[in-house]
Amino acid sequence: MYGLVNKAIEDLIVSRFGSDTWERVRRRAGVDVEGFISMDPYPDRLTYALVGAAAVELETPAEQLLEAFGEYWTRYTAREGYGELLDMSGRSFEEFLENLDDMHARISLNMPELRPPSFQVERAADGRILLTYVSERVGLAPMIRGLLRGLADRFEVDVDIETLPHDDGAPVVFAVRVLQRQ
Ligand code: 1MF
Repeated sequence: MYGLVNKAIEDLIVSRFGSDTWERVRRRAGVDVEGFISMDPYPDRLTYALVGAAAVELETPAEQLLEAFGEYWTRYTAREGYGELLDMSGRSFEEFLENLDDMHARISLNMPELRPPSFQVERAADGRILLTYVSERVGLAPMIRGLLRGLADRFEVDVDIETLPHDDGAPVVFAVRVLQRQ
């Protein structure tokens, strides 16, 4: 994944737990890269190793860390110069979800090694948004839950997210109830 992702993980860990913890995570993960370059692609195994090492160091399940990281991502990218990209990608929570594939396509024009996931949006009879997530990467569904929370925060709505049952490797569907804040 692009270095921006690893930088965001580093930034989250440093800001919450300090740079000593980050150094221990990095060493445990066997990552000898000192400073990630946002625009350089890195092997996925490096990102997975960082999350795995952080799970051990922080004694927290990897799923929980992925969710926290997903939540952090929107704020981080907004701050790191992608605010305009986010602004252009929708004026509401639902519109943003509908535009995710277009947004990734736009990034891909400049970042040819991007391997973006794909999202499909439907509306359930009970009014919830059904978001289907298709990715060539495995195990990142918890991060998408966090991303949805981060996005909800950006659009100042509350969300209730249910991850529907699925087989390993099959597309994951999230049922999202959006509640306007009072
Ligand atoms: O392949 C990749 O390197 C990659 C990197 C990030 C693919 C996707 C993404 C973004 N995605 C991360 C989870 C991927 C899970 C998976 O592969 O199954 C999050 C997508 C997302 C979902 C819900 C809500 C918001 C989301 O993201 C918003 C977003 C997405 C991408 C970027 C910024 C915000 C982005 C911006 C610049 C990038 C890469 C991604 O790369 C650059 C470009 C220019 C200069 C420096 C880095």
